[in-house]
Amino acid sequence: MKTVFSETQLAHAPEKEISDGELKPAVEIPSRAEIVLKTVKERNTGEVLAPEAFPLRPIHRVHPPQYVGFLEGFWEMWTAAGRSGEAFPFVWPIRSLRQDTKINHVDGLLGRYSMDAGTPLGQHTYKAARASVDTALTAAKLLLAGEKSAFALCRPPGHHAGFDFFGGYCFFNNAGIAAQYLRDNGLNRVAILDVDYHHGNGTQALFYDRPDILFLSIHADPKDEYPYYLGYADETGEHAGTGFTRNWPLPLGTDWDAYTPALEEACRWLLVYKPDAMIVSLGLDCYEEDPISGFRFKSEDYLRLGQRLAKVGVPTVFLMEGGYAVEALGTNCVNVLEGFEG
Ligand code: Q9C
Ligand code: ZN
Repeated sequence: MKTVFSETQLAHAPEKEISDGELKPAVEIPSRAEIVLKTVKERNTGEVLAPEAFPLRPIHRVHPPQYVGFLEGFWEMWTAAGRSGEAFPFVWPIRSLRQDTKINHVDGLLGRYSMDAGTPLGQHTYKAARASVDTALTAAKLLLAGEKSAFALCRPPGHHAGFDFFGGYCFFNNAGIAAQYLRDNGLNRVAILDVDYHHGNGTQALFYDRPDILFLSIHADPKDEYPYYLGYADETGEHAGTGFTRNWPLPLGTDWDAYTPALEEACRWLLVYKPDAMIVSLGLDCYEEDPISGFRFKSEDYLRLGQRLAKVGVPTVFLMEGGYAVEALGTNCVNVLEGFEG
C-alpha cells in the first residue's frame, strides 16, 4: 500500500511537556515519524508519496475559522506578549466561568481553545499540523481514486482535537477531516475505527449526532486513563446519530486475548454498517513497552490486528495517531500494514 508522508510534519518538535506534576521530555516527537518512515522503506510496503497541499476548506468543514485562525496566528501573539519558548495553557473557562466573551490575551485564548496543559504549542506547530492534515487528505483521495488501502503517516496526531480545541498532542482532527472529505466527495457511509490506547474524544464528539459517520473506539477505560471525561460504554450517539457511536473501554493491563472480544464486536458493527470506506485511527500505544500507556500488546499482535481488519473487506485508510515506544514504533506500525495486505 502507498504511504503518504510530509517532512514538514517534523517541524513541530516539542522539547518538554507537563506530565505527572513535572516538566518532562516530550514524547510526541519527530523521531516517531522518522522511524516509521524508515521501516516503511526497509520493509518495502510500497511507494512513499508527498501530500498534496490542500486549501483550508476541508479543515473548515470540521473546525471553525476562529480556532484555525488562532492556531495560525498563535506564534505571533505569543512572541508579541514577550514569550519565546513552548506554550502551555493554564486557565480554562470551566463551569461558572464565561465562555462568550471576546478575549484579547494569548493566555486566555490558549485556555479557550484547549482541553489540557499537556500539549506544547511552538513556532512551527501550525504548519506541521497543516501538513499532517494534508497527509490524511491525500491518503483519503487515494481511496477515492480506487486504491484499496493507503497509509497516512500523520504527525502530530489528531483524535483528541475537538471542534474548537487542541489537546492530547493533537491540533487538527486528521481522521475527522478525512472522513468528512470522503463524505463530501461522494461516499455515503464512512466508518472510523479508533484503536489508539486513549479514547478518541475529539473524533467522537465531531460526529456524535450523525448516522453517516460511524465511530467505534476500543481504548483504556477513561475512569482510569486520559482523557477521563469521555469514552464510556453508555456513549452511543444522540439524535440522528443514536446508535452510530460505540465504545469499548477496557481495563489497564489488557493484552491481545482480552482485547479480541471487543475487536470482534467492532468488526461485527462494521459488517452491519457496510461503510463505503473505513478510516483506522491507528494509535500504536497499546504496546507493552509504551512509556505512557498500560496495555500489553506484543509486536506480533499488530500483525494480527492488520489481518483481522483486512477481513472486514472495506477500502481502508490507516492514519497514524499515538504510540510512544519509539524503537518499536516502526515495527509495530508496519506489522499492521503487512498484516492487512496478507
Ligand atoms: N502521564 C495520543 O496518544 N497524557 N495522545 C499523558 C502521561 C496525554 C495521548 C500523561 C496523553 C495523550 C494521541
Ligand atoms: Zn494515544
